[in-house]
Amino acid sequence: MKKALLIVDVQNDFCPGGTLGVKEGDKVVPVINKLMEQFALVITSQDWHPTDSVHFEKWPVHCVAGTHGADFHPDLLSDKIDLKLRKGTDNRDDGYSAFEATNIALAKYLRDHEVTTIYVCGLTTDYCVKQTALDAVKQGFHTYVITDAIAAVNAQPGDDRRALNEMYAAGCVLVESEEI
Ligand code: VGL
Ligand code: ZN
Repeated sequence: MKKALLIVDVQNDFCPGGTLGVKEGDKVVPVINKLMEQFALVITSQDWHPTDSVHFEKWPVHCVAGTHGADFHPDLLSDKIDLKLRKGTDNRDDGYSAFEATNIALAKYLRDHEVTTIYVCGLTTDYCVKQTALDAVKQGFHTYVITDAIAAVNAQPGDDRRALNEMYAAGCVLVESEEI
């Protein structure tokens, strides 16, 4: 069993003070930094939108390619990252899932590296973490979601709980970082 840590969208715009800052979004950073040591393969995704994306009909402008808002949270240990994915780069779709990355075909990359098991963490529970975890299961990977290393938009109260239920029902294993 070869495992990879997949860190979804730990970017300034999803952290407090960002244009789509989520409550306690920055709290995932120390948890994730600690986890990175336990993984031989660390992969990140970044929301990386053009300014004129259809995505911004639903969301405040965030994570525009090349801007400070699209950078990783400054405390994330970025030198430990083996592969950086970019997604949402097209102006026609949302690109919530890391499996929709446009700079590399993630599923193929994982298979080529004989990864069978993926641990998903990051931002946000109810959008990109959820879509990434659901796609990971669909692609046949053993998929864990690290419940103390994620944070939600919660546009509607309870969206975080509903997202976790959906991931669990699809076959994801919910774990806490201490159990890994
Ligand atoms: C995300 C909303 C809009 C995410 C991205 O990373 O979860 N959420 N774009
Ligand atoms: Zn986005």
